[in-house]
Amino acid sequence: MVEDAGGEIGVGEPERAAVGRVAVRLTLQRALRDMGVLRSLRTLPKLNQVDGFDCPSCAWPDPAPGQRSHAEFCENGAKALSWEATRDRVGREFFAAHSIEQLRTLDDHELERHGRLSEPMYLAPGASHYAPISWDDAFGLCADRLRGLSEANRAVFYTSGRASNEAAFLFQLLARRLGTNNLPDCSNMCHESSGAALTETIGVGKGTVSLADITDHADLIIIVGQNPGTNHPRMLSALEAAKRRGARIVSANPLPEAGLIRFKNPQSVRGLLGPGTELSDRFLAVRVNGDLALFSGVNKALLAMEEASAGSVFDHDFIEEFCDGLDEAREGWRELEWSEIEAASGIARSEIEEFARDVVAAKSVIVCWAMGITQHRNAVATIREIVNFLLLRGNIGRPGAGPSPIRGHSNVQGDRTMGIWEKMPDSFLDRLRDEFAFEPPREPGYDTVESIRALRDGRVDVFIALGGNFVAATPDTAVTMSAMGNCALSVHVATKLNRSHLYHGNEALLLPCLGRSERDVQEGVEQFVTVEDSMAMVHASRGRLAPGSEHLRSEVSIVAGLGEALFGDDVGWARMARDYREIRRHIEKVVPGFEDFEERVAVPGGFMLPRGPHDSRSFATATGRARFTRNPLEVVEVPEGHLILQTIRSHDQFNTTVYGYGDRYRGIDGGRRVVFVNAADLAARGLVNGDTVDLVSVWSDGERFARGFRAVAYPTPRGCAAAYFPEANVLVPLDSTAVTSNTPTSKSIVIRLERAS
Ligand SMILES: Nc1nc2c(c(=O)[nH]1)N[C@H]1C(S)=C(S)[C@@H](COP(=O)(O)OP(=O)(O)OC[C@H]3O[C@@H](n4cnc5c(=O)[nH]c(N)nc54)[C@H](O)[C@@H]3O)O[C@H]1N2
Ligand SMILES: Nc1nc2c(c(=O)[nH]1)N[C@H]1C(S)=C(S)[C@@H](COP(=O)(O)OP(=O)(O)OC[C@H]3O[C@@H](n4cnc5c(=O)[nH]c(N)nc54)[C@H](O)[C@@H]3O)O[C@H]1N2
Ligand SMILES: [Mo]
Repeated sequence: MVEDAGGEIGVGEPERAAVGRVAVRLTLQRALRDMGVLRSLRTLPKLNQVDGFDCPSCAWPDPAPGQRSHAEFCENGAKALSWEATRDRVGREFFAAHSIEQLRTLDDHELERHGRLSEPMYLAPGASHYAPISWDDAFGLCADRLRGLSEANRAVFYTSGRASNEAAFLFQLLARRLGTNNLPDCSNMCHESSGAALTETIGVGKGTVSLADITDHADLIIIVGQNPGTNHPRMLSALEAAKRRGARIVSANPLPEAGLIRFKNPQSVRGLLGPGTELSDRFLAVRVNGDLALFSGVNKALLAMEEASAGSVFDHDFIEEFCDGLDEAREGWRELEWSEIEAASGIARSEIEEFARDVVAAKSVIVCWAMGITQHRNAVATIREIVNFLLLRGNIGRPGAGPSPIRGHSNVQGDRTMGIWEKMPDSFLDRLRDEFAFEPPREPGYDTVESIRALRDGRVDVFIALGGNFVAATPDTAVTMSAMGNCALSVHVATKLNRSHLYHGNEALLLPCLGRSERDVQEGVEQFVTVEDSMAMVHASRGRLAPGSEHLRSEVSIVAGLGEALFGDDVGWARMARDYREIRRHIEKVVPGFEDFEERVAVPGGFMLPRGPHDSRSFATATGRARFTRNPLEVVEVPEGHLILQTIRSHDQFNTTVYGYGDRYRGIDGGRRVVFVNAADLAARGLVNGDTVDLVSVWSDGERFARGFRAVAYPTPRGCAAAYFPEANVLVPLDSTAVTSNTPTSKSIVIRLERAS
C-alpha cells in the first residue's frame, strides 16, 4: 500500500451547484502553473475547435462547427491538457537517480507529476534502474522477443482509449498479423456491458442519439449512474440548453452529485453571477446496484397504466412493426413484487409511479448512463431493461429519443470501431484478410480479466500496452501486480510515468509518445489523426505544440516501427507511418462506414457513422427486430453488518491520473483515502465522522484489505458506501465480474468497516 502524500484531509459541505466562477479561476491558475502563459495561449483556444485538437479528456461530442463557443472546453479538459503539456520532463537523469523500488513508494499523483517521459528507456533483467536505449534497439529487442514466442497467444496487446483511430488500427493489425486476438482494452472495464446489451437488443453496440437530440428535441432526459459535473462537464451546457426549451431531467444516483443539481454556466452572465440553472426535476436516491429494480419497477408501472387506459401508453405501431419478445418481458413485470422492487432500489412505489407519469407525459425520452450502471454483476440485465423501457414507448430511432451510454476516454469508442476487441466479428476479419493478404486468427482472444488470469498463470510472455495504466486500473491490484512479474517482457507506450511501468516483466521497455496537443510531423509533412466521439461523430485532430522532446515519436510511428522490425515491409508499415492517409485508405476498405474517409473527414466537424436504429429504425439483431428481454431481478446480496461499496472518480483525477488531492464538489480536500458512508451506518458501528477505518472486502476466496481510510458521513442511502478508484481497486476480486460482459464489478463490492488498529 502506498500512503498518499496529500497530508491532513479536510472535509467540508458538499456543493449544490457545478462549475461557476471558481471553476474558471481554477482552470486558468492550473494552466498557467503547468504550461506557462505562451503554451496556455497556444493550446486552450484550440481545444475542440475544427482546426485544433480533440480534448484528451472525455468523449463528450462537440457542437456543430458554427455553434462552438470560443472556449469549447471545461475545467477538467483544461487540467488534462495542462497535465500533458507541462514543461517538466522525466529523462535519463531522473531514472538514474531513482530506482524502481524508490519509485514504487510514490503515490499516483507524484509519479505523473514529475513530467513527460522524454526518451525510450529499458530495464534489463535484474536491473534496479531504467536506462536509455535507442529506438532501433528497442524495436529490435521487442521484435526479437515476439519472434521467440512458442505461440502468438502468449502475447497480449492492451489499449487505453486515448489512442487515435490510426494508431488503434495499426495496433490491432500488428496483433492479428502476429496471430493473436489478445486485444484487451479499457473498454472491458468501462462500457463493455453497454456494448453487450445494446448489440443483443438493438443490433449496434453504441448509443443511438446525437447531440442535437439532447439540446433540441428530447422532452425528458434521464441520467443514471453518471456524474457529469466532474466527468463530462460539457454535457451540462447541453442539459442547460435542453432545460431552457422546457425539457425535464430525472436523475438516479446514490450520491447527490453537484452537477446533477444545479449548473452555473461560465459562458453566460446568468451562470457566472446569478443562481445558475436548476437541473434535475426529480432526483431518485437509488441504492447502489438498485437500477435493475428501478427500471423493472417503472416498466411494471407503465404496464399497469397501459392496462388501466385501454392500451394508450405503449407505442403499439412501433412494437408491432419493429420489435419482438414483449409477451415474455410482460410476464416478468407481472410476476415481480413491488416489495422486492422497493427493497432492491430503495425507492418507494409511489415515487416510481410518479416517475412513470413523467415518462408518459413526455413525447420523447433519452436515457444517459455511465459507470454507475455498467460495473455491476447485473449490468447487462440492467441495460437490457433500460432498452425495454425505451422500446415500450417507441423511444428509439426518432428525434429526441434513445439510449445514450456516455463514453469515457476521448477515443474509446473509435478504438473499438477500428478493431480493438478480443472478439471482432468474422466479417471484419474477412475484410482485414482481403486487404492485407494474410489469414487473421479466428479464435477469440483474452479480455482484460482473462489477460490478468493468463499473466498470473504464466501463460503470457510479452505484454504490450498502447497507453493506459493496466496495473492500477484493473481489479485486484495485488494479484495484477504480481501477475505482471510473470511475463518475460512488458512494453508501455506512454506519455507519463505510472505504476504499470514499475510492476514489470523480466525486462521492460518504456516508449515515450507524442500527446494529442503536439504537432505530428513525418518526413517534413504535418499529419493529423482522427477520433470518434460518444455520439459516433468522426473528426480530425491536429496538435499545435512543438513536441515535448526531440526523441518522442507518434503512437502511429511506434506501432509501425514495431511492425516493421518484426515483419519487414510485408503490409507497408513504413509507408503508413510516413503518410497517415495510407492508413486511412486501408481503414476505408476494412471498417464499414468509412467510405470516402479522407474527403469526409476534411469537412469541418467531420461526419457521423451509420447506426441502423438511429438512421432508419433498422435493427441488426438475431431476429432483425428490436428485442424485448426478460430480466429476472438479481441483486448483490449484502450480509448483515456489511455495506455495498462503489468506487468513483474525484473531481481532481482522470482515471488513474491524479491531478490533485481534492474533490471540490463533495467537500473533500487534502487527501484521497476517504470512505463516504451514511451517518446512521457509522453510528450503528459505533463510529463517527472522522474516524480512521480499514475497508475489508469479502469474497468466496477470502478477504482483501484497504487500510487507513477517513470515514466521512455523507448523504448516501443506508447500506451504501463510496471510495475513490484506484485506491480501492485492491478490494475488487478478479473473479467478481458482470454476467456476459466480464466487466469487473467496481461499483458493487461487499465490504465491512473495521476501526483501524
Ligand atoms: N475529469 C474526468 N473525466 C472523466 C474521467 C475522469 O476520471 N475524470 N474518466 C473518463 C472515463 S474513462 C469514464 S468511463 C467516465 C466515467 O464517468 P462516470 O461514470 O460519471 O464516473 P464515476 O466516477 O465512476 O461515477 C459513477 C457515478 O455513478 C454513481 N453510481 C455508482 N453506483 C451506482 C448505482 O448502482 N446506480 C446508480 N444509478 N448510480 C451509481 C456514482 O455515485 C457516480 O455519480 O468519465 C470519463 N471522463
Ligand atoms: N475500481 C475502479 N476501477 C476502474 C474504474 C472504476 O470506476 N473503478 N473505471 C475503469 C474505466 S471506466 C477505465 S476506462 C479504466 C481506465 O484504464 P486505463 O485507460 O488503462 O488508465 P488511465 O488512467 O486512463 O491511463 C493513464 C495513463 O495513460 C497514459 N497516457 C495518457 N495520455 C496518453 C496518450 O496520448 N498516449 C499514450 N500512449 N498514453 C497516454 C499516461 O502514461 C497515463 O499514466 O479504468 C477502469 N478501472
Ligand atoms: Mo472508462
